[in-house]
Amino acid sequence: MSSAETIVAAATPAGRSALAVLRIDGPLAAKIATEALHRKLPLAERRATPAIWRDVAGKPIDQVVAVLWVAGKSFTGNDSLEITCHGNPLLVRRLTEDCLARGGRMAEPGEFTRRAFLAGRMDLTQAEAVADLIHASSERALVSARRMLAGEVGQKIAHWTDRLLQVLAELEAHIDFPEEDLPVEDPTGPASRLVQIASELNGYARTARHDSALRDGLRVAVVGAPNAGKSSLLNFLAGADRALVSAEPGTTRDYLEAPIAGLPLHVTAVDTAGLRGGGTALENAGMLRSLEQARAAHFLLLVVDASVKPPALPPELITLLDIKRTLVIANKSDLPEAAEQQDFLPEFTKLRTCLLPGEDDETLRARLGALLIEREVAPGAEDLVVSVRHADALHRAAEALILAHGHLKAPIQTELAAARGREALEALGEVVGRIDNERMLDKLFASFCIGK
Ligand SMILES: Nc1nc2c(ncn2[C@@H]2O[C@H](COP(=O)(O)OP(=O)(O)OP(=O)(O)O)[C@@H](O)[C@H]2O)c(=O)[nH]1
Ligand SMILES: [Mg+2]
Repeated sequence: MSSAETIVAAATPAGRSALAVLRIDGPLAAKIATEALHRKLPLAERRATPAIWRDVAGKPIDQVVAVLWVAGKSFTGNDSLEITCHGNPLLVRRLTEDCLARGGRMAEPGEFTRRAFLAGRMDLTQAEAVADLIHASSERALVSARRMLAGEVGQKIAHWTDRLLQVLAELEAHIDFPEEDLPVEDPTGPASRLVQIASELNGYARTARHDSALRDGLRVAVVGAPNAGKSSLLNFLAGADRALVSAEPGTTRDYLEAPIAGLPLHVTAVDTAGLRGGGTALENAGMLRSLEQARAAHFLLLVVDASVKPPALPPELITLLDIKRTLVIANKSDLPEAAEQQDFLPEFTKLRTCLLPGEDDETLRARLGALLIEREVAPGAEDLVVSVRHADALHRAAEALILAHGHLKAPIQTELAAARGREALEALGEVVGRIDNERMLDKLFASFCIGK
């Protein structure tokens, strides 16, 4: 794992493409370029140089474009060579093998980013953000990864670390000079600041509840009685003629999925078989699947035909209807509304729709998107979502601070409080991948002239 070794890997996926990129990182990078490209002088740094790459026997492999990034100015902090070749896996393999013959070794997964982290080019949250950016499957996930890569989480951690160091410095001073009473009653005193920081940490950690929505997306199940317009709704949400729609009740038997178009998050709508009593064995099997889908979904769209008497829904579905997680779609607004609809689930949010083809109500998707945020099913545009790993460390830091606070109440045990405070610092350090004793000492000496 040492940066003394030169590592090699393709940076683009296996397969045929116009171009492919190979990365070579470590002390041999510049030498490999000079030799393989038959250059008299080393490559100019950060300049695209077209050349023929020849193997160790001097045989040409491909016409490539080479860019050399020198140590200190590269992503990893080392000399780093990027080779763009033609996108044929055979060429990529031959170039890789040639680099190995010239003293390189195959890179481990994530090793380039790991080197960047170890070289102090980025903190751990930024290293994680590189992977998140590559795997992001929605606009919102991209934005979140971009912000984390820019160091936003790291900056927050640095801010809390600074404040905590200040409190710890005051506690340490008290340990050294116990005759000077700690101003525990003072609302801005160390004790209350510990609680304040703990509550901020817990608040930030709460954003991790959206981690899986960002990573894996959300599932919205479309449920209701037969013929209400569920498949019409799915087609509308998908922006495509995905499901069969017919006036015959019981059209949809299996559930079917489609991504909802035009939302910043990856949301899958699931159309299900209509729920009613006394169906055939086949219909009942379909209904069991509908309920399974309803149970697994993050949000429910309950479609009702508002032109007729409200349906008698099966109790298994009624127990799944949560006010926060359900939107009632009162469909067929082109027809007069049945009087009994007024008493149907009055406490639930309802949306009147007409889902006949050509009657598209463009605001429906936007309303759904806004509702998912409002109901805290999806993160808002401004939320920076931390990962479960970050949240775990933040919670531990907060817990340690609450314990520290406990030690500052009578009988005051300042040493124990300071020790808990240091635990919290370590937990914060875990988020960004470092435990910063150096800074702690700097802060201590800068804030107090202890004189010993
Ligand atoms: N008048 C009117 N008819 C609609 C509306 N939406 C859907 N329909 C009609 O209602 C019938 C049933 O629509 P579907 O979308 O197949 O309903 P469904 O809930 O999927 O039905 P099943 O799969 O049988 O459970 C079709 O004839 C649609 O054209 C609407 O807003 N107004
Ligand atoms: Mg249907």
